[in-house]
Amino acid sequence: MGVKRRVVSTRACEWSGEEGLCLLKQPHSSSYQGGDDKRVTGAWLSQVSLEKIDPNVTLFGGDLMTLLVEVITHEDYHVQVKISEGSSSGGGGGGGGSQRSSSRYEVPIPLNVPDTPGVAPWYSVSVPTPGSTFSLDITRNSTGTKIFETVGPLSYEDQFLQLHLRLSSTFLYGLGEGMHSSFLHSFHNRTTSPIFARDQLTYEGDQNEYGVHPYYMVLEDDLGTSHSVLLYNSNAMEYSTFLLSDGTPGLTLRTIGGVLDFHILMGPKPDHLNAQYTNLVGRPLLPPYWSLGFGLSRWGYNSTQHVREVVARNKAANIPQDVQTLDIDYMQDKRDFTIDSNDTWSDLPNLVQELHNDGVKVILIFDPAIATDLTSYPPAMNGRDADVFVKWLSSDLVPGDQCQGCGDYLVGRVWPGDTFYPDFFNPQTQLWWTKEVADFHKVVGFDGMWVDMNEPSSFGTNLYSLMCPDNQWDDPPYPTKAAHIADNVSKRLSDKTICMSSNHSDGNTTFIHYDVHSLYGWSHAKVTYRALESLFPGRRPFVLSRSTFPGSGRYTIHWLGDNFSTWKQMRLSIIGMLEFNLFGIPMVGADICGFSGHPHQELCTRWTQLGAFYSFSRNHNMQGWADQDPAVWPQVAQVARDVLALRYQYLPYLYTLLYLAHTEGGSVVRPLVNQYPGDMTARGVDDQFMWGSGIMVAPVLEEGAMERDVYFPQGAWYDLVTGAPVVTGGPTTSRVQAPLEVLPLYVLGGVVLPFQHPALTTTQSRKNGMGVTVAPDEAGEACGLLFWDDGESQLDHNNNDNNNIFLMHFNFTQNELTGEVQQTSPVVDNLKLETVQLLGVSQSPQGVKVNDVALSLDHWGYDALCGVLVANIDLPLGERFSVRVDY
Ligand code: MIG
Repeated sequence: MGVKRRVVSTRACEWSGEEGLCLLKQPHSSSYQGGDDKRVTGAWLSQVSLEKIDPNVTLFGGDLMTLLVEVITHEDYHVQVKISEGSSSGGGGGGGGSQRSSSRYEVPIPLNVPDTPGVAPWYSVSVPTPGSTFSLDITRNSTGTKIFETVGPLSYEDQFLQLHLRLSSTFLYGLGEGMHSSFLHSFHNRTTSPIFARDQLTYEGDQNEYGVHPYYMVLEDDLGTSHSVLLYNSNAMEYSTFLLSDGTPGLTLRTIGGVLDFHILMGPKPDHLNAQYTNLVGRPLLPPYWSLGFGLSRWGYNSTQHVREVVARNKAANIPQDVQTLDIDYMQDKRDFTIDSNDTWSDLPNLVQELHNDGVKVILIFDPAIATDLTSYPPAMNGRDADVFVKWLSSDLVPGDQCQGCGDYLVGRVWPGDTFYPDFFNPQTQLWWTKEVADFHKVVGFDGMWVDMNEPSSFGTNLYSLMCPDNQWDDPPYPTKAAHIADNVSKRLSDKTICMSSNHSDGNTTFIHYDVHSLYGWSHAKVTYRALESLFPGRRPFVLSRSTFPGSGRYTIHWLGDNFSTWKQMRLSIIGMLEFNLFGIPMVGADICGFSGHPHQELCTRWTQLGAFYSFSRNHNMQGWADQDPAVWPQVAQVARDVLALRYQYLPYLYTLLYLAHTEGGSVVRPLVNQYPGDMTARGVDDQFMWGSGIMVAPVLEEGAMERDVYFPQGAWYDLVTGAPVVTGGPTTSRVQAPLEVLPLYVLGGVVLPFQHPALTTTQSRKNGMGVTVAPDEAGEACGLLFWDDGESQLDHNNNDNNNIFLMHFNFTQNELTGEVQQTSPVVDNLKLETVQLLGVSQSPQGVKVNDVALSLDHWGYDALCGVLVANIDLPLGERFSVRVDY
């Protein structure tokens, strides 16, 4: 299927000193050669003009007759392939370069690309000589592997763009958001999955959900050499995986607007890709420390009293809690920036104060949609005055029955009834939202904002509310599978959201909702982040957004949406979490114990164990179902206490990983494939995961199971809880015992894990003594890092003498652990290093020396059974130290 295109001209980037030629800003060698195979190759090939071979052949009409293919070098590891309207030849303007005059929509969020491109690209590009049918290959120079290879015809119509690729292997990961049944994609039956922001429950199968992440990773060879590709486009999309006729894996990418803009990153290993990708789209934020703690939440708290009871029973059961989240229940008529005036909620400000006194932070939900009450609801009135709402594309689209005074604003329907939709692209909207947030904060002192329903959601569109008009945006010729939503019949893109023919503006440019629909959540999160920055100057905002897009990680963390209380969905939540780590949003989790449905206590027990190792750990459920916080069942409470104590103990490690993701990139919740890309078995493991390279979590995911198989890749593995060696060498699969109270947790030899003695809140635990768990590898060595700060201040990246950050590097070799201060700071002045726990000690030590002074016998102990030495020391954390074990 598709339309053939012919190459009409190719231009190599011959640097002539003129700015702009070939869009390269830096001289490159112009070694561009015609190959014997009649293909033009060369890393610097930059422009190809295409014309349609037969103008009469079309799929849906609106074909673009001339196209410009630009291949642009950014970093040596990063090449962009952009196919847009226009041609490189003719046209005025000096200096060569792109002459296109396209009015096609492009994603308006700039990517971070360097001013000066790399000088020795890792790839070569090949296109056929003029006159041939278009195709394009990009090859990795070091291996000769084709990493981007078009096959078959390219379709480029106004509302139908399609490209087929041959992939270098079937090891394909990513492409979201959707609930995938395996982390690895399957190719055996052709599957087509939509990508488009949509509010819908997480049904298993090929359906799109809240966010849009057209980004995938492929492993190319047995060593785990890998690349990734971002299709930077925000229109409704589809992708299909299948086997080509020669049995090689194929991927079709299809979008119904914008341009084909590919960014190809070359790793060469999966975790390099994480760093390269977050460099491109923006590094993930560093969340405030308290948000790493455990949170309680539900939709359907009846009153502040209900919240108090839940908090009290969990506290009584010694379950840690750092965060209490409140859902739309607290609002008056479900309107943002209001408190229900009923007795049941009117003392919310007091409740928040009480929670703060107990060291618990409060997150409130805020939906984007604003009730259309223009007579007594100030947020709506202020919004109208500042003209911040999404409008119809043209006045003739405004429905006749539009509410009074609603003018040309589009009106949808959410919890408060009829609603306007703030246009978060508009700079005025930022000012308005910031002020509404600040004014409401004077009433209730919340600490963070949960932004929901920002796909955006609108109820009953095309069924019983908001009938969208017929036009090319609301009824595109090919609406993609995104229009087929599970619980609706009209099968239009606008179902359960707003009309595609509505209008946004950033002050300069107007955008059709059709193009920017999937950026709504991104824009909502960004504007919310900025509002919190101005509300809490110098502090790091906490935003939890349902809808996301590439780059959202700069502004928000994520939860996986409305899941079900089932074993299957618990298991699949691991895949969602791993995918969001790939997408550059490392702090993520699912609703622990499930959103919809009431979990059996065994399910909630197991889910609490797994959820204790979500990077974002929150128990949440749906209105209409019974409470499911851990204290509801004594058995769940017992398990929650133990496993959350472990989470809290290792929060300094998680925090350090989040800091590294924020500053350098890299995965936090790490799939085994990232750590072991050359291990064929590890590539398929999606029921185990790691925190960084140090901790491996292997939760029990089946009902009734009291043991499970755990895959141990090559290395020395220890049980994190007992410290006992489990596997040395490997790779191997072992059956491990996991009765209800046990979450199988391992530490990989080679790593030093920083920890802190736990408490019921991070406010308390942050004052406790610290320690390290030293897990030597087979050579008896290990290393690690601790990052520490006050837990809430913005990091100042421009200041190298920044004294708000403490960094300590740990190294263990030849029986000696040293801690070297990399960056010193008064933030650790009152902290002690109290405990060193050394694993893998196979012979009885004679003595322990701390900073060359013998430690008295009552300060250390050796557990021969588990091979663990524990030294209780008492050192200021802020200073260099050494601990030596003598045999
Ligand atoms: O239409 O605010 O995903 O977590 O509890 C449902 C009520 C709206 C959807 C969120 C869910 C939240 C719920 N919200």
